[in-house]
This record gives sequence, structure tokens and C-alpha cells, in this order.
Amino acid sequence: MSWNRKLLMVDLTRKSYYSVDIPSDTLRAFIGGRGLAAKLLWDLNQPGVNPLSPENHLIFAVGPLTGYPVPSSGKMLIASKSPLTGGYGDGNIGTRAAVEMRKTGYDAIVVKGASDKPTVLFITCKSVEFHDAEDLWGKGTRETEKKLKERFGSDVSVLSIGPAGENKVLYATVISEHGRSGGRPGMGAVMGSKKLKAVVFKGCEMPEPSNKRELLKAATEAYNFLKSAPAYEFWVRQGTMGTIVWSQKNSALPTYNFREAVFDDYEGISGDIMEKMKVASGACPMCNMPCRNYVEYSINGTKDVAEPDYENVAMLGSNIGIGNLAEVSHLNNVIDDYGMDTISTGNVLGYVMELSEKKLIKDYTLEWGDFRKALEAVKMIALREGFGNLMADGVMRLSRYVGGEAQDFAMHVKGLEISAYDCHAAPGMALAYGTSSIGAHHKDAWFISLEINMGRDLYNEEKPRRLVLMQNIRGGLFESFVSCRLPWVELGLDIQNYVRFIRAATGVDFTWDELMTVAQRIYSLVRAFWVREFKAEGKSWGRYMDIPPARWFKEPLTKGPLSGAKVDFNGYNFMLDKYYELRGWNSEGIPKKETLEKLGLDYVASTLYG
Ligand code: PTT
Ligand code: SF4
Repeated sequence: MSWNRKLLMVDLTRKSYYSVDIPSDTLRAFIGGRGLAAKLLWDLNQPGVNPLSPENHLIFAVGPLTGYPVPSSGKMLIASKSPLTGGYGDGNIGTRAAVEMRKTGYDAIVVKGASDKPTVLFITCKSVEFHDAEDLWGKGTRETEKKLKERFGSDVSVLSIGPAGENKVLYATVISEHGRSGGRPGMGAVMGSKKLKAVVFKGCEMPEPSNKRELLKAATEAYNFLKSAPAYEFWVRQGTMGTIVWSQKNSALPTYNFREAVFDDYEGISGDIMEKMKVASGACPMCNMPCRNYVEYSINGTKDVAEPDYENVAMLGSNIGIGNLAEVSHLNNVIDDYGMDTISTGNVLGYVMELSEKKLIKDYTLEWGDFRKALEAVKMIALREGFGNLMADGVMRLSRYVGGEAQDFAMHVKGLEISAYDCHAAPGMALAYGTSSIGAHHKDAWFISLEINMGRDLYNEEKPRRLVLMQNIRGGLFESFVSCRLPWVELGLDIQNYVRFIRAATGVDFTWDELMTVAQRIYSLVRAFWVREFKAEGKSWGRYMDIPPARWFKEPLTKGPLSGAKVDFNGYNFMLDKYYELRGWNSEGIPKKETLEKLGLDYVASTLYG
């Protein structure tokens, strides 16, 4: 069976709820996670809805692999219309809450309305309860989770927001287990706008897989493969932090607001330094390749423990000129507690540092590498104090406020700040950012590693072809199964294992081609959602939405072995055209009518084309 086949609909305004069955053909067509979330947002949201209004829907979704004993399946998706970008937004979070949610008997939970007072939702397999959370409003995510466990029992799992979500910082996220964060494009702000401080889960039992024997057999083989993979030992030592040195060597480490791609002090924030500070490691549920590294650090004599990952460290380290992992870890920790995205925060700080250096702002200044002032700025953002109120709206809005040349080095795509790979010398990765489903995030395609092998300075048809495949696997399948992609990405677990898992779990004889069609369907639906929302709000939509910041085209690198590199604008557009062709979208990046119909999205076609 595998799917719970149930949707929980919660109305926070009325404090009511009911459940509905999900039709089998919907599950087959969208699988779960992102697929289901995109379908629900398309169906339930009024076009043009204000993302921070009660009418916007917030979705928590698991998939048919979530929580099964298959490699790294302890993940879930949080999705909504994004207040940061105005388009489709989601995030993937690895937490026990994913497993508990699956055990409550729902595949997705849809939250609409807004409470008049801070509220906690307590969801079990038997009931849905609305609890007062007045005492938690204003508290950090760490204390919130602790207090909720005291209140509901140590066996519950918690997703919560901090002051940033409450204050509707446009890149506020949802936090779990202190150091896990999901929903970069402001999913925490959507929760805050609904006065939903936290969701607490306590499940009963997992749904039975369709073919348990086969699922366990396939999973055991995969777990064994991972343990014996050549990269395993280094992975469990450094996890994503190994990428700092990799990015430095490959001129991809964002440095000084993506002005450069190598950082003089990279050794101070490297995986090797992290290993020296490491006091423990951990894993998301069902994972046998633990990559959560807990480091102990001391700032001004006060010790604490943080959980740094590559993106956090690059964006709060090299990108803002800090080469000290203790300082970066502290920033990371504080940002987790406020509940906002480290990538966007690092971008905003780097952007304000560059604006200050160029004397383009007078209201507030920040210098490269100034840890103390960066820490103050983080607080100002989370609490929307002074200039922090503007910084809380992200780089795109800040660049419009400053205007002129400042827009050229505003590092975002579609309003979402760029994650930690510089693309001066990686046009295919720039295309991956340009076309990602939620704005500039690497989750749909960490194309740069492949591109380095293919030839970085090439502009050809092969790159968009490989990019579409990579996005379909990562953004289509892993986000819908919902399961961590890192066994496949980092340790080379053959993707065909997942075809075996999904068949055994669901009992549906999915073929590879059918799974690719599901992924194409999800991509076109998500893109159609963006277009529908932009049109409904009277905002313009065009291929310029898929073009990364001017900096990468105009200002070459001046340091490192790839000094002089920049992206060729015509070459980029050539690959973008090929990309559109492969997706069946027109030259403005809009899915064609016949593409939508071929994918079974006739209802979407009739909205876009009348
Ligand atoms: C993800 C993004 C990432 S991706 C990182 S580090 W990375 C940043 N982490 C943050 C953090 O921490 N605190 C914080 N306040 N903000 C943060 N923002 C950033 O968020 C994450 C891991 C990692 S570590 C990666 S690559 C992989 N991502 C996966 C994905 O997206 N899908 C999937 N099926 N599997 C994945 N496996 C890996 O999971 P977002 P997590 Mg995160 C402290 O949420 O919104 O998708 O942005 O999920 O549980 O923290 O695991 O070098
Ligand atoms: Fe979590 Fe890392 Fe395991 Fe993925 S590989 S499930 S991010 S611990």
C-alpha cells in the first residue's frame, strides 16, 4: 500500500479540521512530497493570493519512501507560495518529524487560515489539537522545541519557527532538532503569518509497504553498498564540510558577495578545522551515512555547540570575509535559533558589506569580516529593527531600494538568494540556478561537479540535456519520494535502486520512463504555478526571470587559477533555449499548451491558455 492516501485539511481561523482521501491516480501522477504539494497549491490557492495572508496554503508532505528502512529516508517537504519570490517555494528537512508525520496516517497536511493567537498544532494518528502558544511567542527555536517536548512528551517530534518567522522575515525557515532547517523561500514566514508557532507530531505506525520482503532485501543491499563505498570514511568524517576545500580548489567558493571564487583564509573554515572542533556526529532517521557534525566552539569564553554544513559555512564565512570557524559556527547557531535561512542571510550580509564598501548606502554600514557587527545585523534582521527591517526583505528588494548599479551584484534568481557555488566559471551551474524550481538553489541540480568533468567553458547542447536529467532526478524524484539524495550523489548508490524501492513500497510497477514523465510533469506544473501567480498579480514574466545576476556576465574573476573567467551571455542564452526545448516550454520559459496536455495537465493548460 505504502501511501496513506489521506490528506489532513486544517483551518487555523476556525480551529477545525477534516481529512480527505487522495485519489490513486493523483498519487501515481505526483507520487508525494513536492509533486503532491505543487498539485495541492495549484488546486487550492486562489491565483495571486498574498503569500502572507490567511488564504495562502502551507503544506507539509511526506512521500511513499519517507520513514521506511531504506537509505536516508527521514525527510519531508514544507511548501507554500513564497513571500520572498512570489512563486512556488519549498524546502526539504531531515528530521524525526518526517517519520512521525507519516505515522500519523497522512501523506500531506494542508494548513490554511490564521489563528488570532499564537498556536501549536498537535497532530497524532487519532486527533488534531490546537494549543495555545502565547508563552512561546518570541522564543528561539531551541527553547521552543525543549518546552514542547516537556509539554507533550519526549517522544514527540517538533517543527517550529523562531522570532524571524514570527516577524515575517521573508527568508525565515522552519527548524527542527536545533540544527535542521527547511523552507528557504520563507516557509517560516508563512507559518508566522498564520501565528502557527509549531507543529508537533506523534505517530502510531508506518503504513505497510506493498512488498515488504522485496523492500527490505533491496534496502539491505543498498545499506551494505553505502557502508563499503570508497568515499564513506571521508564522508562520515566531514560530510558536506568537505566541499569547502573542493570549492576552493575548483574556483567555486563564494567570496566577498560572489565577487571572487577563492578565499585566502579558506583553511580557517575548512572540513579539517571542523574535524578538530567536532564533538559528535549524527544522522537523519534511517540513514547509515551520518553527515551531521556537531562542533564545540567558544566565543568570548562562552562555549556552545553548532551543526555547520557547507552552505552555512561558505555563506557566513568566505562570502562575508570571515575565515574563522568558531565565529561562523556562532552565526550559524544564532541564525538557527532565530529561525532563518543561512544562505539568504549570508547573501544579505555580503550584499550590505559590498554596498557599504561602494558607499551606495548611508543608512547603515557593515565591513567585510566584521563578525561583531554581522552578529548584531543578524539580530536586527530577525527582529526587523532599524535597517534590519529592509535586510529582512532579502537582496532583491534591497537592490530595488538602492537602485542603479547595485542591481548588477544583487545575487539572487527570481528573488531567492544564490546558494554557495560561484558560477563565473560554471555556465551550466548558472543555468541550473537560473532554471531551478524555487529560485537560485542548488538542490535541484548540483551541476558544477559534472560540469567540471564536461569542460567548464563549453556552451553546448549536452549541458542542458544533462541538466534536465539531473533536475528530474533530484528535484522531481528525490523531492517526491521523499528521501535524501546524498546516498546517490555522494556515495554513488545507483539510481535504479530507487526504482526498486518505489515499486516495492507502492506496488505500482513504475518504469524509469514513467518516473521521468512524473518529474517532467512536476517541473511544468511548478513553472505554470509561477507564471499563473505573476500574471494574476499583474507582474511581468519572461525569460529574464531565468537569467542569473549580471555580475557573472560582466565582471570577470580577478583571483585564482581561473582569473579572467566570466559567463558568456550569448552562450548562456543558447543553452537556455535548448533547455526550454527539452522541457517543452516556449522561448519565454512558459510550458506550451501541447506540453501540458501531453503531461495530463489539461486543467493547467486551460488556465494558462483559456
Ligand atoms: C537547504 C539549505 C542547505 S542545503 C543548507 S546546508 W546543504 C543550509 N542549511 C541551513 C541550516 O542548517 N540552518 C539554517 N538556519 N539555514 C540553512 N539553510 C540552508 O538550507 C540538509 C542536507 C543538506 S546540507 C543538503 S545540501 C541536502 N539537501 C537535500 C535536499 O534538498 N533534498 C533532498 N531530497 N535531500 C537532501 N539532502 C541533504 O540534506 P532547504 P536539512 Mg534543509 C543548520 O532545507 O530549504 O531545502 O534548504 O534540510 O535537514 O537541514 O538537511 O550543504
Ligand atoms: Fe541526513 Fe546526511 Fe544522512 Fe542525508 S546523508 S539523511 S542529510 S545525515
